Amino acid sequence: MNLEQRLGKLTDKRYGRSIAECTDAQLYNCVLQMTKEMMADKPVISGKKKVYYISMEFLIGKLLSNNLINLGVYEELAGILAKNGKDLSIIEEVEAEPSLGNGGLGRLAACFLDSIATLGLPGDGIGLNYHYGLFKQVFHDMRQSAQKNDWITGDSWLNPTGTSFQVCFGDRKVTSVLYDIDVIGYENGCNKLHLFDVATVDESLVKDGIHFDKTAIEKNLTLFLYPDDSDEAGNLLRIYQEYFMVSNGAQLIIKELKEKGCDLYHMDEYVAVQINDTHPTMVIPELIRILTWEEGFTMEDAVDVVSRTCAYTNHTILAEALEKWPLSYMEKVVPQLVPIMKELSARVAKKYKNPKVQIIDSDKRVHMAHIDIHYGYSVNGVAAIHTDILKDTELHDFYELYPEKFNNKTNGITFRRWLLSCNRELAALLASLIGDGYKKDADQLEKLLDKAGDKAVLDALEGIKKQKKEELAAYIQEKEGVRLDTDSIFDIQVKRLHEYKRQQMNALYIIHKYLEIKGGKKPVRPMTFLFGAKAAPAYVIAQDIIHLLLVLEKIVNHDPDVSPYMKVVMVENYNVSYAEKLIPACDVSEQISLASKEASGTGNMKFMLNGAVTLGTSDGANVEIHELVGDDNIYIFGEKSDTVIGHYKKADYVSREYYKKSPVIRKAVDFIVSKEALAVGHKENLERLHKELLNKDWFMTLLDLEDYIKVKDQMFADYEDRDRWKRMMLVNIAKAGFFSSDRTIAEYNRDIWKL
Ligand code: 26V
Repeated sequence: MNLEQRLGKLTDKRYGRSIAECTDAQLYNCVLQMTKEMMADKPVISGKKKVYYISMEFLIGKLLSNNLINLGVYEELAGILAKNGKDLSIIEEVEAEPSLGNGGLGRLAACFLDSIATLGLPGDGIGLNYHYGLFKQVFHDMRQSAQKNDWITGDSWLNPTGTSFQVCFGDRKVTSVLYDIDVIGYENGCNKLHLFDVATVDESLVKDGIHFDKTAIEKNLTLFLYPDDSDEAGNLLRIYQEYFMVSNGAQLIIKELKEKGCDLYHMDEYVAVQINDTHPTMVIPELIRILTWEEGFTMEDAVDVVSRTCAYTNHTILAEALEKWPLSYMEKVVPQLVPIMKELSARVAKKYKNPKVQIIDSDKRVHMAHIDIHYGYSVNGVAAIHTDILKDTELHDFYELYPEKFNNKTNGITFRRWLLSCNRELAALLASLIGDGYKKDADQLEKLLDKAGDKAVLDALEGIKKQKKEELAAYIQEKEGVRLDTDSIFDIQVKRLHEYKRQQMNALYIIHKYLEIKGGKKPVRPMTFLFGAKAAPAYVIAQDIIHLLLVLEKIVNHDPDVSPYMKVVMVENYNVSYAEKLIPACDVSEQISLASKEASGTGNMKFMLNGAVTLGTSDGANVEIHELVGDDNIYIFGEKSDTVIGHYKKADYVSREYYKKSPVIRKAVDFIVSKEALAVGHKENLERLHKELLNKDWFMTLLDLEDYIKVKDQMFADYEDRDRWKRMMLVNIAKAGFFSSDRTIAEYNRDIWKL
């Protein structure tokens, strides 16, 4: 049966209709079912050893288009649908996007699953099935409000498995149910993403936005990702979630080992457990608990084999993001792990006197990363500079104890989603120029460098960029009600809202330009500033920054003197699907974090691959992008990480000094509380943000503002040298091969997993 007959049979059986007679929603359901069946027919990837990538977040995005691409049937199906008067890209829109992640960390996990399967390596994900994911962002009165994201519709990618475990907490016992999502490699077999849920979850607990009773654990455990951590109940719920995930994960791993007939004393020959940030750290004591309590291991043997099985990835040096749980919380939620954690801590204390490497500190707080480092066999950072900072500064005392454990794995992105799927036109152009080989071997993109002098190629790149800008403009007109000029420069900053990422610095640039235009200095070419970002609901200053961006949007876009030259749009509910539309349309990729603070960034790689030029600091993977493309194809500004780290050490950064010194900075900062801004926005938000910038500015916005303005102005001027700009686009695409997650995963496998 060919594809058309297969689909036609399904539409007939389900709806009594032909393909042409179905609605888009009906067709989506049938295509979903057919794709799931085709994936089920693919071989399960197998081998002696398997990696379990355990993570509280898997930001997988919509799956239909990617699965069709990986099955190799996208074009054929699109053709069949077109023949029947249907459009696959419209049918794809029917799919709800799961929001099982916050940002980079969760998206990385999703890219990794794609690459693990693509390389034909046995490797499954283990995570949680949050019914409402991370919140859905809605703007009311120029402020963010949070709604539940109801993504689990009748038909979905989740497959019930019938697998179920008991998980014991200090004060209750719950039953889990396991759903699997098939993960298909590009022209390869399948692995699985295992998502655990509680059997007793109760969606009706959620009232009014994202509010629910945080103590009803049996009912609430898998409702949301990252419940509010501003109070104790939220933190406790987070620990319930973490233990629920690792206990299920550990039980699944042991079950699969036993089914394979493995000797648990040699577990490390069959399994690698990759711990994605500290959130799944309790898998270490949990595995030790199972082996000692249920499998008759001595403590010695259990600690030994688990330490050879588990490996840890660090994704941030921000102190506030490093988990340190009060021992009393552990006693309440997981009392069975407490004696094990105390034993692990005692062993460390006996061997090492340095207070900085202890597991349980003098305030009786459990440092989760310290468990991972002492009792895991590998510790990796996610970009070269990040790993260096871990070794030299943040984890230096551990590096001295275990130099052999430390290694770098620079992040990557899957080119299937971030090129083949989101920019089909560019993928096709590249294939016509250098052949299809780059789709499996990303380094082949370098062949494009031979075309750097070919005018027709450069014009074709420009043509695709223009087309993607037009598509985005149409979408933004529909969603946000703002009309964009596609001849303007599209300057984009999309990522979680955080002060260290410095969306506020970009806002100050916009204010500066606004004031220039009001003063009669018109830019040569109009500029479009696009933002997308969700902020943690309890993060007050982040909410204020969102407010400022929405205020600027209103002021700028409605000012007849300014709006012909400049538009600002903060898109609502930025997510993976929105990223897939924004990134291909971007000219200028904003990667402006305070040097040392952004561990890697992965958006920077997605933009580069799609022909945007980076405006960035020497931070995270920007440093490696810079090395690859060279000084002529990137715009770097701001203080270097050593200088920044020095300021923190000496506590000598005083933002007010920068404000006093520079009239440009002063005018931009004071605009936040100007008559014009206050006429549009809320006094409370704007005054608080203004005060924060002047009196604290912990992430040093004003330190780099002048250099940022200078380099950004130069960049915009250079945009007018169209031939040069198009060559920069080409070089960025050609050099992006290094950032394929296939390369990253091959390195994880070579150095850590050894599958
Ligand atoms: C977590 C939290 C939680 C509480 C308050 C503030 C805060 C700030 C940051 C974080 C980040 C947690 C870890 C994380 O998401 N790291 C990101 O990992 C990406 C994948 O490796 C990497 O590209 C990003 O640079 C890094 O920020």
